[in-house]
Amino acid sequence: MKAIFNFCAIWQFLIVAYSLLISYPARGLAQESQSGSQRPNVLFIAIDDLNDWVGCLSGHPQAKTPHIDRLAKQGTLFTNAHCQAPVCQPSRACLMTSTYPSSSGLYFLNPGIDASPVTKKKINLPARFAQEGYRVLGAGKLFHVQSGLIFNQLDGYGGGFGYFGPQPEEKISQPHGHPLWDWGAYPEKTEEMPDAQIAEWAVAQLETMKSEPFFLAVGFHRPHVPMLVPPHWFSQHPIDAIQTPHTTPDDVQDLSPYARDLTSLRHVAPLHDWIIKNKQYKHAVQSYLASSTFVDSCVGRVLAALERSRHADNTIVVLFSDHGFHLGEKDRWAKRSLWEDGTRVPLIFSGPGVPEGSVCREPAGLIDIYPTLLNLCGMNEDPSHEGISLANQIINPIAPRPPARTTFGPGNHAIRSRDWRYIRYRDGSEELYNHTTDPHEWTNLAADPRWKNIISEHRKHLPDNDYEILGKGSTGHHAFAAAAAAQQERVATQKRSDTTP
Ligand SMILES: [Ca+2]
Ligand SMILES: [Ca+2]
Repeated sequence: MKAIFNFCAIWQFLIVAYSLLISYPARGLAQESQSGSQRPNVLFIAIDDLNDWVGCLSGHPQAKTPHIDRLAKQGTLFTNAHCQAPVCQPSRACLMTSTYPSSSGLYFLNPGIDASPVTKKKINLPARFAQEGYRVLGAGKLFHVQSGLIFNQLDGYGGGFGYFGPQPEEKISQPHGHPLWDWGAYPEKTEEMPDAQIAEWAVAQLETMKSEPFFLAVGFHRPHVPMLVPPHWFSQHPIDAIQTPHTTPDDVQDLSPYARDLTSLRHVAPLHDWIIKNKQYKHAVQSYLASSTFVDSCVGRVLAALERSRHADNTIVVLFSDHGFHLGEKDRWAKRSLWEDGTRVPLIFSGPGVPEGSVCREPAGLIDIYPTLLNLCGMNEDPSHEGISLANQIINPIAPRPPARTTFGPGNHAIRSRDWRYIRYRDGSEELYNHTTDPHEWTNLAADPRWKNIISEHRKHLPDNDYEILGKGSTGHHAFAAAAAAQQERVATQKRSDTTP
């Protein structure tokens, strides 16, 4: 009898000890809102190339994104969130493995996570949820091109539904250039858009999902180019009223030649001069705003389905975009920059344990999403992760955080703290912007001796090593090589003039 009593006591002690162990450090978050051992579901929403032109981030006064704004009000909005690579594939590779580009060698559009000796050893985000007993489903653009392969190894991939979508036989707005670079009202109906079909697929999953917990990943393609959406979405942004972004003349004059080369040589986006000369500025901005309002409506359909479903109270929602986008700022278009326009993204968490209407202004990175989800779902941390969970900031939004780092090729890094952006390029040139007085990053303060200490503080967050570049042949690879060649030429010219008597 005594032996049985002792056995029961020990067993009870083990259960209590185990429950304390698994609830740390997420106590106060998801654990307390869960009933029994039921872990929360995850709805993971990725948006492609959406910068801060979102109502709740105030990046453009005419951004119309009511559904994303409502999600922000229902949860915690990170207003100072940044990608770790300003290109689709490496940003997602970093997010899905919580590994910096400088650690993996995944800097540009190729290769994928299996090609890096570092990331191929890691358990990627959806695979981890599958290991933990989750049903893992996805559709659309998640890992970039390998989404189908990776999700089909788990519970399944719903499909790409046409990826970047239908394009007219002849381009509408930019007759030359990269095939994807076009903008305008096309096709006729919203149902023809792959993103609308991806949203419908997600709605169907939420309506029929029987097994829990689940990890449902939805990757939308707009506002990525082509910025083509049906006329309905253009009618919400009348062309005559369109405001183009705030810019200042000669903004690039205080940048190093290397910085200018890296962000302009061999890029595939239209040149800003061409846009202006061909009177396309308002139309292109309108197309981006219309594409964003359209994708917001797709997000809204999925969120409405979640709210109608029986999973409404036990699902963590995370919504993010993979990087920012320039629309003429610093005389350039598209991504692939280390400036605020290239790195700032929406990042929102909501669901059980996440306070409503909370706003965190501390720096955050997409690299932090994976460890945050592990915390919110009561799972053990992965010591191989380089991101830091945002769980503390979800409880206390003013809890300080280290800066966010963004990288565009080895040696080129931006360090974004709460109030500053510091950039160091591989040629040694630097930039410093004070976000309390200069939100558009117009005035490079790096040469001003008053900010010496600020610069040395930020330098401490540069990586110690930069992994060699993996892959080849993408725009990022070309731009990086072209900037390096131009730099070599400048050094050689300087040497020749130094040795000329
Ligand atoms: Ca992207
Ligand atoms: Ca400037």
